[in-house]
Amino acid sequence: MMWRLVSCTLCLLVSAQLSLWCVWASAAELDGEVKIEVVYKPEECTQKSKRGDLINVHYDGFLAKDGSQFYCSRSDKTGHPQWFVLGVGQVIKGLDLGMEDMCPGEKRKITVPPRLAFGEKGKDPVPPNATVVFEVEVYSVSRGPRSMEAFKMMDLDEDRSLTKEEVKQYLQLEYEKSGKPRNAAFYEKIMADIFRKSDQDSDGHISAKEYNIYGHDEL
Ligand SMILES: [Ca+2]
Ligand SMILES: [Ca+2]
Repeated sequence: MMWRLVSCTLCLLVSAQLSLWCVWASAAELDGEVKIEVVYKPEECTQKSKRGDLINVHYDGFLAKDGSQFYCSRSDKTGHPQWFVLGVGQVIKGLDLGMEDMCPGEKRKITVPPRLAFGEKGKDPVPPNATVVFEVEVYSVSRGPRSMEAFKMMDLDEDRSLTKEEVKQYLQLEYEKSGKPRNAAFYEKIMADIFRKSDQDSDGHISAKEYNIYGHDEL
């Protein structure tokens, strides 16, 4: 509880600081494309994000017109950095595009026109036709968890379906390879995110069909 309170307070602080550049963003000419501003780039970049990667990120959303905050991943739902697969529509299109080529540790401000955000109708609490600004921080990038190779590597018993244990073993190996092994609680959080988004029929398995959002022929 205390932790949540602290993180939300942090969000509010960040929000206040960001309102300045949000106003600036709304005044800037937006040509209908995503505008990316790199706020921080680590010197060492082990792996740049690309479509299909599993990434772990905190992101805060603001309305460009007045800088008010409408989303904070630190206080939303589970309150930990969100896991999602980049480039496949798990977040708004503007974030899918604006978060490509990011290094772990990198921070960006991404300004997204309505067409690539919540559109003409908006989505409560985002009003219709709103340009939105996201501040994102990427914590980790894991290569191609949606690739065919990864599916086959994960599916240890070759039953064309992934259990939590199979996915977990794969991720543990990935993190150990990158020299950053994590504790059990860390993996539990990842599993919860991955299965919430991918296990569409909630049967505890990610089937080949549920996994195969790219429509690979091989599966
Ligand atoms: Ca399996
Ligand atoms: Ca399933």
